[in-house]
Amino acid sequence: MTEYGLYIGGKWIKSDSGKTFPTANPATGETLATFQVGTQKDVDKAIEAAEKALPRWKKFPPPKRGEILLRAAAIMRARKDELGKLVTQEMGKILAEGKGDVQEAIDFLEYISGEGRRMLGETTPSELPNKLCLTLRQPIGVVGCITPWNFPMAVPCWKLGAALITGNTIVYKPATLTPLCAATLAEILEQAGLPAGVLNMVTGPAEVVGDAIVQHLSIRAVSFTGSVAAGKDIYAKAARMLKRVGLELGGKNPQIVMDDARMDLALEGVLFGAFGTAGQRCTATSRLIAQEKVYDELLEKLLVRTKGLKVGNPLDPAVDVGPVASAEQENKVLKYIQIGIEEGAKILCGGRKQTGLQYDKGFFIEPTIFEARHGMRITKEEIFGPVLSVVKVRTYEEAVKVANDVEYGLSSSIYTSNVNTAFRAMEDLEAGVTYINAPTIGAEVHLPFGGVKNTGNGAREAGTEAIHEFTEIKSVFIDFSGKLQKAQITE
Ligand code: UN1
Repeated sequence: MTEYGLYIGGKWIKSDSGKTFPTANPATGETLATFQVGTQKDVDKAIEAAEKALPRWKKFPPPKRGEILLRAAAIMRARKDELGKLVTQEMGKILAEGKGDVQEAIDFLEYISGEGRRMLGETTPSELPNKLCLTLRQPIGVVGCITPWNFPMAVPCWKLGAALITGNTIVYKPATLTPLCAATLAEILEQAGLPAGVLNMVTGPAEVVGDAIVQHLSIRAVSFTGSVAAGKDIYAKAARMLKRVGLELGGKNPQIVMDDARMDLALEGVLFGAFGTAGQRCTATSRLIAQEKVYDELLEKLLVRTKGLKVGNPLDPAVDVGPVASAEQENKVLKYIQIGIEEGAKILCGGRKQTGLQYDKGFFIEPTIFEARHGMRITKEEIFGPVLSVVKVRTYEEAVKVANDVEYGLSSSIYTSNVNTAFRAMEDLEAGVTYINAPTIGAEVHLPFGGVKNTGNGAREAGTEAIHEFTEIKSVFIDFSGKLQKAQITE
């Protein structure tokens, strides 16, 4: 069994705690490796290493930083099958999606490496003669990146890639469920040529390691993806030190199907959106909002297809839905199923933990569909598992009202053949991401990603916004008149 250290200052070292924790395969229970239980002292060490590496990394030309990221992407591409398998083994998504996670990481590293040759500022004239004004994008300094377990390659690459290309050094705390993916990523970045101390990884409990990162004065920005409760806590603590914070905190994403939609497309869309990654995407479809004429037929077809989904070991190519990520997740999802039943929602399929030989060592839940009334807790709270609530509506207006009547606003989707309805929905749906005739999952990396309301704090990652999360803007005034010129003062 491999025991991994903390990655600090380019070295793999033991934690101050002297304790380790295992990372395990959620389908089989098999332990994959052990990791250090990091402490506040470890975080202090990691921050020191990041501070030490900062001056040189800041001066490292951004296109050269980009070359390192491109090399990392090339290594990942060459190892894609193996890394995809690792994602599947550690997190539980099916193999095709494990490779998709790696591909998304590659895509982003390639995309963001180009920013090394852009990172554009502005040049503008001055109100005074012989004077020029421009803006520079500068690194923030030492930043904290705290990542979730559901995309253990892609989301870390969004954060680390954007922080690195812009010249920051990093203290990185990966989710405790997926440290092996994180450590592998750190090794790849090191192999690609990232200098020691630029990226430092501390594993361990969020309440200790995450909190120490957020509370340390030297960390100037924090990028976090995870739960609303943790996000609010981070935001409040960071606010006291006026830190920059980027938050992405989940969703309750609707797929609306209008009477004029193409039934076959809408059906494929909701199946993929709701049960892909066993529903464990922030962008997962957790509500199907269908107009009344199409409702019965859509539901009937959906039930047939959902009952046909094969649940099992995600390494098996015949399997459609893998396990949920942990016992804790399993309990949460089963608790919500219970809540749905108690609220009077009708279970149309699934609803149970899968048992029997191939399931007993893992966390398998049957793909579950509830016929629900909007307003029930299962239609408003994030479940993060293979559970879909179906709600019937009469009109477009009602569909939008229901879709928007939740505290989240990450992804959203509408299926319609009416171009006017599509364009109206583009404006009306309260979400950071809207899909027309496509499922709620599968955002591409060159567009900004994030959401409204409780999904975040207005920050966006990936895409054209990625570099904003990790840079300060400086305005520069260059006076080449050879005399004192005064702006605004006329006499
Ligand atoms: C997440 O679940 O936090 O849009 C990220 C998607 C993926 C990323 C999801 N590209 O579903």
